[in-house]
Amino acid sequence: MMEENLPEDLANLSELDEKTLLEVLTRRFTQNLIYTYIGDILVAINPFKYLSIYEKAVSERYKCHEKKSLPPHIFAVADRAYQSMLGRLATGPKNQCIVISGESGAGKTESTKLLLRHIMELCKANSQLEQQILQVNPLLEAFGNAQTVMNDNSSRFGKYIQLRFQNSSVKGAKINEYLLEKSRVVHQDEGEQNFHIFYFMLAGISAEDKEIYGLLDPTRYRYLNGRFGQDGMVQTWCVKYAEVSNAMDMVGFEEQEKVDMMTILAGILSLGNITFETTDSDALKVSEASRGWLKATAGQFGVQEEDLLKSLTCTTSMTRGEAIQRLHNQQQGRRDSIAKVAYGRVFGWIVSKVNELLAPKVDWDVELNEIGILDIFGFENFAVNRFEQLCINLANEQLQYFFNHHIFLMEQKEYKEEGITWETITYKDNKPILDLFLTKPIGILSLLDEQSAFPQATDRDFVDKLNSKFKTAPNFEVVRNHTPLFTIVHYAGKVQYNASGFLEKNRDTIPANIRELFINSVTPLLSVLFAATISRTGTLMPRKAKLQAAEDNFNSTRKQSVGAQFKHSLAVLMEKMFAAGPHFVRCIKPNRSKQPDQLDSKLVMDQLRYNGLMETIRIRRDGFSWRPTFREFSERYNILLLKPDLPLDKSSCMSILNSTELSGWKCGSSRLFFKYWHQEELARLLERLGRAALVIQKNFRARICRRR
Ligand code: AD9
Ligand code: MG
Repeated sequence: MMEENLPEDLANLSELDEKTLLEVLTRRFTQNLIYTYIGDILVAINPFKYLSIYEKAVSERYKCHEKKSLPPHIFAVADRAYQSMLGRLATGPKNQCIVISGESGAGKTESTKLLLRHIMELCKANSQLEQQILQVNPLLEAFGNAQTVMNDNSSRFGKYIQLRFQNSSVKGAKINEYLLEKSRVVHQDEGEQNFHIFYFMLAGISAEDKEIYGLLDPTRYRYLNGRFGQDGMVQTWCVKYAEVSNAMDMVGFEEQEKVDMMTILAGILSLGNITFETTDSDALKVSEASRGWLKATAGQFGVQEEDLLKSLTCTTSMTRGEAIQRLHNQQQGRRDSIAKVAYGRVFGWIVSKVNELLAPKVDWDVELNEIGILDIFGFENFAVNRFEQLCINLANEQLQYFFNHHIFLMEQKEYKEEGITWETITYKDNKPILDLFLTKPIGILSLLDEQSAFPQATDRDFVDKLNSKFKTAPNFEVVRNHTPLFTIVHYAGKVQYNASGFLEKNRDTIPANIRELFINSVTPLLSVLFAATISRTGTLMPRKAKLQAAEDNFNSTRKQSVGAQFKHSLAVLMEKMFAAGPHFVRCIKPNRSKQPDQLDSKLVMDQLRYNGLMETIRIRRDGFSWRPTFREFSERYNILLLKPDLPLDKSSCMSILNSTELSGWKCGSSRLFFKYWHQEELARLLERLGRAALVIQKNFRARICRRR
């Protein structure tokens, strides 16, 4: 293959059409060249096999390198984010965010791990903190990932990992997690599994511990669908269990906390086996056959058997402050909601514990900069799509919007404002879809909240409301069916949602008696989980304030629906990201069968299209991704003229630029327009000035400060 047929940067393609693009990517893929640039954006095709491109020697080469000097690589993205945070590359915000997108199984989580690893190499972290940070992923994956039809290790939650730095060294990390798919604990569709940790635990635990935790033959558990290890995975799970256990030790979990956690997991499995039967008087009770499971669950949860029985068979729900005792007619739902809430709390607790352990230990007035890495659940379109898919796909819409905003909207707006001649590049704007979800007062989420507030409302009512409000909306399609269905035309394709269960999932209330049951548990962890505010603040409250906090927390979570909370956390995340310097990794899934060396052209083409990659190439080829103001530019590069006290204005910028051999830039009315590679060329010139320049700059700064 001729070298020129395999450009490393698609923005250099002279011929630009879909066919050429697909051909270049395919050829590169067949030669195991899975990474390709579009200017400063990285396209990564999942190889579904081990490639020897991540070894230590390789990561050494990608330290403080020049982009053009080495082949495209995920390590280069990490390097660029790190150098940008240190202000070595260009003007702009210090905080950075790396946004990884792609559909389920495209390679986002693997990319996240590689980015983290390389950043840890770059900042030469102290070995304990580095190890702690690197162990967070295997830990979270064990509890938050599961096998799905799309991906054997699918993230069932979203996460934003923020690495915090003081100058060049890492001081700590913080994880934000989004929407764990709790329903998986009690139900998995065909071909899917429960969260990994259940399998790891059952495969890896010693016979003695099994007895202590009260675990039985794994095939007996309903929540695992009575299946265990038919696929020859037991040995792997066993190794994974040891890894997770080790990761917990490394991060800093205490032995007792681990024991408590495993006991709660065992309790959840036993709980799933409790079944119900009707008595002669039409009341409902736990079936005779499952009395043993009831006893086991009570033991594992550290609660009284009668109390557990009561909370399973009746409910106290609060409606506008009023306590209404009513007999529950859906015991199964009640049992499952106990399992979901217990698992959700364990997961939330792990994250808050990690945050506590990895919090930067620095004085409060020390300035910390951040690199955030966003790895959310990819776009999903299953045979049946539920509330979880709606939220996942909304998050993906939001990310696509963030990408469009940076790459197309801002850039083209500035050409116009600054009088740069420019032929507008049109792109698929997904703002209307976001509006359909989020607009006040009548977005899909607010309609859902409105209906969730009516105790009598049904999922059908919700869909009827949607149909009447949005029947003419461009991205909404009415589905005439007995089942409450509706369709959204997402940026990545049409998805039909089944609204059964939407209202209940959105309400996600914890009935007071379940909370009481757990607060009174003799298992310390369980009692803390239900008494403390952990979900929002990320830290546990002191025990003293526990009950009051629990009350407040309970009331506040009751007030805010899952949809509203998610909307809020997305908004907070976006605010953070919009204020940071963005770096994009676009992951592509080559085939649906998770096979190496196979590239399904249609599947890849679809992804290139809905990601807007053609338009991205065009804008990176013809456009100017770096656009500093005259002031920003001259402040930084006046030094190149060795006359640091030149005014910070256009004329200085022109003098600087004319003194270099840089070409292809443009000048607007208040800012300069550069190609992405100009940053590196200027960085190289600065470097050449070497130490002398640094000294002059320092003196100059001191003078400026005095002048101010
Ligand atoms: V999901 O939205 O969480 O369902 P991801 O995160 O996009 O999805 P993930 O990173 O989990 O996908 O990748 C799926 C699988 O592809 C991994 O388990 C690996 O087996 C495989 N993969 C992904 N990237 C690489 C890679 N760079 N090298 C080798 C890879 N294998
Ligand atoms: Mg993932």
